[in-house]
Amino acid sequence: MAQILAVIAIVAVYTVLLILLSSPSEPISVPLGKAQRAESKLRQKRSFEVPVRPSSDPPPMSNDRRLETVVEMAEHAWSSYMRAAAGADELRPLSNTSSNRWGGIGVTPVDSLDTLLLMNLRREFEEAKRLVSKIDMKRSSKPLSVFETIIRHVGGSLSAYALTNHTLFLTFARDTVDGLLHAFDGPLSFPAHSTRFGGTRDDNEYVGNKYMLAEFGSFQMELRFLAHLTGDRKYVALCDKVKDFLLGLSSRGWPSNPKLYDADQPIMPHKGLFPTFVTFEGKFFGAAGYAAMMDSFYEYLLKQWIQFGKKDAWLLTLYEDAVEGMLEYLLRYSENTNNAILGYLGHTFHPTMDHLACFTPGMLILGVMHGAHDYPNRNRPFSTEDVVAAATDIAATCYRFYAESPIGLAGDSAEFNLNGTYTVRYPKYILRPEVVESLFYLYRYTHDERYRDWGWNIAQAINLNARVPAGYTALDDITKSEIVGSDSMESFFIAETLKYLFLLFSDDSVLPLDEWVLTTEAHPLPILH
Ligand code: DMJ
Repeated sequence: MAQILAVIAIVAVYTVLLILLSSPSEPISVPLGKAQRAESKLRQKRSFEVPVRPSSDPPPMSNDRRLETVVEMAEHAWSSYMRAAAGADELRPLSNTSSNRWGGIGVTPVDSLDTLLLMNLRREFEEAKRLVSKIDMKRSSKPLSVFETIIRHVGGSLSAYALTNHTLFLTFARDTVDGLLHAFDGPLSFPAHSTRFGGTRDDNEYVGNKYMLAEFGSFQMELRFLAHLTGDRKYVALCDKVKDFLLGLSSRGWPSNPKLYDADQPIMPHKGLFPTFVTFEGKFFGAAGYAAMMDSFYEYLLKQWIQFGKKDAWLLTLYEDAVEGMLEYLLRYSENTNNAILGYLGHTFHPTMDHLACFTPGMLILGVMHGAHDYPNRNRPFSTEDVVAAATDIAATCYRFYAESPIGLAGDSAEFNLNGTYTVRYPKYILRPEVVESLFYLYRYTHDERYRDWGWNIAQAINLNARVPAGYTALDDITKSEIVGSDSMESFFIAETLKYLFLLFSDDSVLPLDEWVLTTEAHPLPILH
């Protein structure tokens, strides 16, 4: 009898909580100031009240079974690719055909190498290696995206080299970069958006005579590591162009001079946050935030600092500026429901959250694990605890996008109403990794099983809705229970989504985070102490 009463009491409390959390409230537009941050403990608690599973669910599966499931998912994805698309860029899993939309340069095998290695899928790894050995970049059928080629091809092959020591991979990485060197031969010496492999500067293409933050800020981990392995300083020199530009701006304090911003489209500076675009003349314009076209710029400030032994103080300063900017200008909490909203800044605050922005909890936690905010005399208006609270709260919101969708999978972008409710803006689910990426870092930091449960729920939803006989497919609309696939399996599904799920369920000795740092495409590179 006592047990029944206890169960009834728990259900009643849970129901009241749910009603309280979902009740409508006044719209707000309150910035996260110090006072709000002081309540972070409370918010942290509340953010955990996102339901993990309905009480009628069976007990959680053992962690080993979860790991086995994820490895089986990778086997299914890879064998499907091999059957219908071997050597092509990507698998089209519904039509059981292939796509060469990246120029026919074998993106999936290069991107998959280290995931297959980590999962100990030796036969599959040998298949991928054989395909990589046959790639002829010169035969690419169209201009290559410089950013994507570096994060997938160069990151993937350097990681495979770091894990195996096979020279094939180092040679492949070096040849790939050497065929793209002319992409840096333009205004500001930043990388072009796309170019022909092995071409000249005349082949360089830009989007509207400007550079994007993520594109010029996310090649340094790969190129600096390549320089370290080959001893060739020319790769570092390319990184130094961006470094000099950023240091030139901030040498006299945060760049507040309006002349640095495009007169037609000025978005005035917010400390720590750079507008999305830089003109050929070196002037900034556009929105600021952690979403598409900006995200990995900030990620690489932190990760380079870690990768190269925490010696580059300027990277840490800019990273801490960026965290300060996020906490001050981009993170809002809805009143009453206290849901974290990580938006972006145009001329005003936009409460729009992309799936892409959900990598930020992972980045913040990685910074905390590496002591990025623990330096004496750092004189910042936020503490390590504030950063952990922000990461925890943003992750809870990101997980909501999955938990509250009718099929358990998130859309690509959501628009908040500042009362904590949101509408899905782009309902596509393209097998993206960012949420499970953050769950992995949060689990490594807290060892709170909740994060594994959340990741497991996502893995199950992927298997239930996106798995087809010939692989895994992106979905058109996660707001409908009727599933419509869009016949695409991006290479980052194996490279990132499945890898992060695997790492989430692995113990800490698999890729220890004081020895390895994962690139923006989840390729582990060794930390150089
Ligand atoms: C990945 O290719 C990389 O993580 C990139 O930086 C942005 N996101 C995609 C996958 O969503």
